[in-house]
Amino acid sequence: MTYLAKPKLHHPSLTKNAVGYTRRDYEGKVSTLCAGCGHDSISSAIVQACWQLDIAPHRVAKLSGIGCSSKTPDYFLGASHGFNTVHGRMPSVLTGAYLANRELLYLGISGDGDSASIGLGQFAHAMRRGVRMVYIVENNGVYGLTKGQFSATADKGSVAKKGATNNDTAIDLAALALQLGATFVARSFSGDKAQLVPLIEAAMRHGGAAFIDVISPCVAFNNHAGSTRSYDHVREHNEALNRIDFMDLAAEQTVEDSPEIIEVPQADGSTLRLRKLAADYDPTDRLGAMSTMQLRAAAGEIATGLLYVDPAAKDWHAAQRTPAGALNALGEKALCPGSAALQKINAGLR
Ligand SMILES: Cc1ncc(C[n+]2csc(CCOP(=O)(O)OP(=O)(O)O)c2C)c(N)n1
Ligand code: SF4
Ligand SMILES: [Mg+2]
Repeated sequence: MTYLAKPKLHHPSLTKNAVGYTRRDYEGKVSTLCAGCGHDSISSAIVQACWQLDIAPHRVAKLSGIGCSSKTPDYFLGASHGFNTVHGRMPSVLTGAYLANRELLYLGISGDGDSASIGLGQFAHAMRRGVRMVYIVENNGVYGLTKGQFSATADKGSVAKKGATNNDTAIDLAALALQLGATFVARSFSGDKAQLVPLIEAAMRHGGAAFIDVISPCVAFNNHAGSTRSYDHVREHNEALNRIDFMDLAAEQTVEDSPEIIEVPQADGSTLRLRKLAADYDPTDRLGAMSTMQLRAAAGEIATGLLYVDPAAKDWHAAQRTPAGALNALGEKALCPGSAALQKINAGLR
């Protein structure tokens, strides 16, 4: 399959979005992953979200580390900027790119091995700095690319394909992102596109560090009885707390007045409209989110949906008070204010 190229021509009658692109314009190369791998469903959800949000492909920069998950940016957004970095180093490379040009939409794709083992420090600092990005971990509980060793997100007591039991405590990346200050934290399942696509869309419109932990089964090494990342296990234990709908303030829509609907205003002027599935869950309460996640995990459930969102989120550039626009486009005049300005600064330091 790997030698099969996708035809470049589209049928002229394919539907175009508001910026003139068809859904096919958001696709990438033919996937070389195993048939049935959860990661391919996530790629397809990203394609759908970008097309529906009318994001021009050249306005996106997709970065990844190393792993089957980190290979996936080759399979979507073929016309976007891309950088396949070193194992676990996606966040620092992305941070540098975002510093230089804040005008692109940054999409960081990683795996549980890439982010929870070798890249744990990098993940932590990207979250705490509020780098404006959509950080997706395609979480299968194993190192898929290197043939299925337990990763640091594998649940204690889960059983490997060859029978070994994992005795180490699992790292919950969503809980960690919450603790580290991420302003948008969600969890989803690659097998639930109806939940995943709106979550990706909401994350793309968020004004700060957005993290989505997507449980994404590895059919080759972690889809058997005894695994807590298999399709069957996740379907049985998935407890969705809410479902997202977008409501743009500009578009006049009648809002259902119901205690089951919660509306969260976003920095870009849109409003997140959430349908509550757990009656008492408030996704704007960071501490409440932390305790719900712990309680659900202790009961063997996987809490999914939008776990936390900060309506007043700010990004790293706002915190650093950098000038508007891309820093890499600043001209000589802005970068070199002249000797008089330098003398004034020096005088102020004497
Ligand atoms: C510095 C370095 N150490 C180790 C490896 C070997 N290696 C490649 S991928 C990988 C783990 C990938 O696991 P994960 O991020 O969960 O991705 P998956 O394949 O499961 O999607 C490892 C350890 C490497 N490529 N580079
Ligand atoms: S080894 Fe696992 S993670 Fe890698 S492509 Fe196959 S199913 Fe997907
Ligand atoms: Mg993995």
